[in-house]
Amino acid sequence: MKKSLISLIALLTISCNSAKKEEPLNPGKDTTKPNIVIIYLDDLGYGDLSSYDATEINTPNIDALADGGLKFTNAYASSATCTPSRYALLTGVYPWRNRNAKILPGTAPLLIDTLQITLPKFLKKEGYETAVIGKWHLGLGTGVINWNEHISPGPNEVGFDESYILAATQDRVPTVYIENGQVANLDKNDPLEVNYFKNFDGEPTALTNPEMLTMTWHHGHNNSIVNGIPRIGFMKGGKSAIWSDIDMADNFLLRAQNYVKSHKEKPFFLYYAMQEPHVPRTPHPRFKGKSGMGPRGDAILEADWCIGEFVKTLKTEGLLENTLIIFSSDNGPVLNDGYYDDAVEKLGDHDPAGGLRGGKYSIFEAGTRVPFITYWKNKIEPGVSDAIICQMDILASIASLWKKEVKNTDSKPLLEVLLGDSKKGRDHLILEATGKTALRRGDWIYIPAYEGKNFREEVGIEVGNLPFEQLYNISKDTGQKENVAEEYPDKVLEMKAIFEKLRGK
Ligand code: NG6
Ligand code: CA
Repeated sequence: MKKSLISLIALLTISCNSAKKEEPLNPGKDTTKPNIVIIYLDDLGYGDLSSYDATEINTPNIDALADGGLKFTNAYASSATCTPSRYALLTGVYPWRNRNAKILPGTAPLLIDTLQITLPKFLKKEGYETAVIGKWHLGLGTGVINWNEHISPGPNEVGFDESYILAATQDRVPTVYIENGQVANLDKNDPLEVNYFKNFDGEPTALTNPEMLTMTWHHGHNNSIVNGIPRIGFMKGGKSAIWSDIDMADNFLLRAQNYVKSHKEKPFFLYYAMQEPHVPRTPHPRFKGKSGMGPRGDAILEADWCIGEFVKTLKTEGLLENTLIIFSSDNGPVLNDGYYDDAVEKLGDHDPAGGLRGGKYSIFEAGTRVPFITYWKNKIEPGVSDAIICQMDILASIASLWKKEVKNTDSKPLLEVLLGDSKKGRDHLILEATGKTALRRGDWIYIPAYEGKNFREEVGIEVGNLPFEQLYNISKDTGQKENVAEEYPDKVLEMKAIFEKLRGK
């Protein structure tokens, strides 16, 4: 399907009109302004979906997006951890340019500058309504948060008209939802307090009251206990606002569905940031045992089900043909990320990394190469794309829907790649993992020599720190088993020079 952007827009209008007979589009919707939905999973690996060749787990609803859309095999999260990836997704800026873009505690200030261009801000200017539902993890406020008052700045100050979020991660306090800057269901007579350094007098922790635990911690995660689960950080009060872990997925889904149903008149951008399969894995009991892999597998099945229900809603509301869905994950997979939950023990033959080396936290491929699917019914021709693309590129690509440019970002306009009209993706990409960077260029990956540990025992992952330079030809060696730096010294020099130039060294 080769065509220019203008003819694409024309075709959209024609194909939308011809589709009217089957599923009516909403009258008044501008078909050159499709709704945009980003469905973002947390710690889902390249090999965690049956559409990405997993044989031990079945994800029919996500597979339906892959089968009916474009499945990318060389798409990257901007980082091997959450906060930096999300920062780049929304701002189009490499996370390593911002030294604060690292895993944030629940009390961290807002990471995005309120003057910075963001995807939702850009879309608002184009007449979109915007919302984030799910995991935020980009900081809130300016330093000291009073959780009992309006919390600002946050998502609503960087472009989202509406926000319903969890502040950081499911394993970090505060374990409450925040709706448009206000802790939801908070009783003013039971104020909520949060501290990441010191416990509140007399409050139980995993260390003082292990008998209260329904889930056991493995490393970290031994502070406040909420719903029997030990968390990172200390929290007191706010009892009426505490979320139910097992209902989290249903709660976000319902919110996402209601958002779609109530925003049919104007184009919308929905950032649906699901919490699965990040720890603590708490799928609703109806998914218990369904994967045979313990809570991690069950949580993936839960996420898959939610996505199926969400897409159904788009369909029944007559919006599916005018909605671009982008599906991806914020970083690669991890099994034991701090709790004993059978993820390792019940893994069986499943390979969450899909043959890639490393995992979450890793500069090796499994850290950042993630499932990435674009779906737009009747617009994107089903297929597979091997083009190199990064989540950071979504901003400039969307902007080019209207031939607009975004300045001062690292985002590349690759709309035609996203839509399957071109296979020419990025020439190069800087990969990032916990502050370490590497270069992918064409089929080559160059990782500089790094100090520090390569194998992180507690999570069982090789993060890629080795005291010598590494060079891999990824087309021949997907699993990065053979470091060919010594064999190709000229290539090393070439890659190193490009890497250093791009990194501004
Ligand atoms: C780590 C946590 C891990 C997870 C991660 C953030 C410990 C020992 N480990 O520090 O459990 O929460 O942060 O994950 O505390 S992310 O996907 O949000 O980046
Ligand atoms: Ca993550």
